[in-house]
Amino acid sequence: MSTDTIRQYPVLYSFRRCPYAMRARMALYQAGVQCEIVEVELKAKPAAMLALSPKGSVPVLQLPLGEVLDESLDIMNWALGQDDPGHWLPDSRSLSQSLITENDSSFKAALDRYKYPQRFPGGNSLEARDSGMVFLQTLNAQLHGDAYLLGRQVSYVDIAIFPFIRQFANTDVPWFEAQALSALQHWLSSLVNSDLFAIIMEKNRRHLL
Ligand SMILES: N[C@@H](CCC(=O)N[C@@H](CS)C(=O)NCC(=O)O)C(=O)O
Repeated sequence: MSTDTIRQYPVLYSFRRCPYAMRARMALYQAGVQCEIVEVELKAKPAAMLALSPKGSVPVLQLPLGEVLDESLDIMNWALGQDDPGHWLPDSRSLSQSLITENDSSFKAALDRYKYPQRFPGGNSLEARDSGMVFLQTLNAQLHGDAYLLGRQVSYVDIAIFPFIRQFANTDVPWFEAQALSALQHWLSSLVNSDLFAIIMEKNRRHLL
């Protein structure tokens, strides 16, 4: 059997600055999954990746026996199903699922319109910011005194969401810092400054672990 058909490690097609790829890399690292990272140029996606997943979005995880996961949440769930040493997977899925669904749908749409107004002719960046603010307020209220969204410990839902909040905050840092969102600002800062985030954001990283 050739080394092309059976690989020793999973291969993750990733893009360092993609928030979906960040959540996948964090879950894989947390679970202790050794994997090879292929950094993809979104304008020149590798043929090998498109052959595995023609929809052409990152992240894509190819498992050693050939199974392909091409949705970031599926990759997180698969990784944490291998091992979940920090108990990231919540006991009850309903709250985390509704927050992640809102993040990935209406909030992501507002984020794109706020961050890249030139891509949406006729769109209004400030209206998009207001619309995104509704989700920021929901998260800020959800934190109510706890460090993380489901309580005192970081969980799957924090990891799935914070890369998107980081992008939103970074679009206009003075504006974000001036908002009455202190719980959310602390939450974001602790996750962005975590060792885990530093590791998965290292440039030219070609392996996880
Ligand atoms: N639902 C997908 C979305 C992934 C996604 O949209 N990734 C972006 C990069 S952040 C992408 O690959 N876009 C395709 C492109 O830009 O060509 C997931 O959760 O994995």
